[in-house]
Amino acid sequence: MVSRKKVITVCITAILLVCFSIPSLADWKSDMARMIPPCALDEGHWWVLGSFKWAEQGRLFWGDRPLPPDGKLDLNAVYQGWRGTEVRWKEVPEWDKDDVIYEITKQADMEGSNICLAAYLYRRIDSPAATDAVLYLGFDDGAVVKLNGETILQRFFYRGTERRQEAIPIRLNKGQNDFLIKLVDKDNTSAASFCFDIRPAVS
Ligand SMILES: [Ca+2]
Repeated sequence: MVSRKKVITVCITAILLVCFSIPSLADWKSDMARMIPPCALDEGHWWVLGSFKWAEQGRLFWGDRPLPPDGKLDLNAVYQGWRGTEVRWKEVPEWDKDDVIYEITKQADMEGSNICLAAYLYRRIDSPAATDAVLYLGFDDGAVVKLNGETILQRFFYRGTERRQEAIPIRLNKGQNDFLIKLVDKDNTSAASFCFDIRPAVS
């Protein structure tokens, strides 16, 4: 007859084996890339540009309005920011890890403001094949999101960022794909942040 101690030992060993054989979340993308080659996305660094005066009163925050960078995407362009000084696109390698919430207040030069400000985020993502995917986004507070020049989301909330507040079906082109996010901070009480992730569309 098998002793109770032996049964418990076998159970604990089995549980440990299962736990340690589950791949971590960080491995998920590389595993998917091996199984489905179109999922092997080549993601560039994020770039940030800002910030620009959006509105002096919170009630004027809602809804999109054009700003100078809304024309042709030009990472070498120079604009006038809300402080009256020149602003340029800056590369931000520390935002590489996806599905993580990043504050943009410092990099987008929003500190010390008490008005609504807008900043831009850009990322180039290359796909080895045309493929359907899901873009998961979180943001604070308003955002206009463009993929390859087309608006795929326009939402204005007054909220803090959480992961996966939006799930947007997208189609990635083979080769270069340009993501542009206009992120608008309603006021200076809760800063501005975003969270971005792309996963394969599984039907
Ligand atoms: Ca905010």
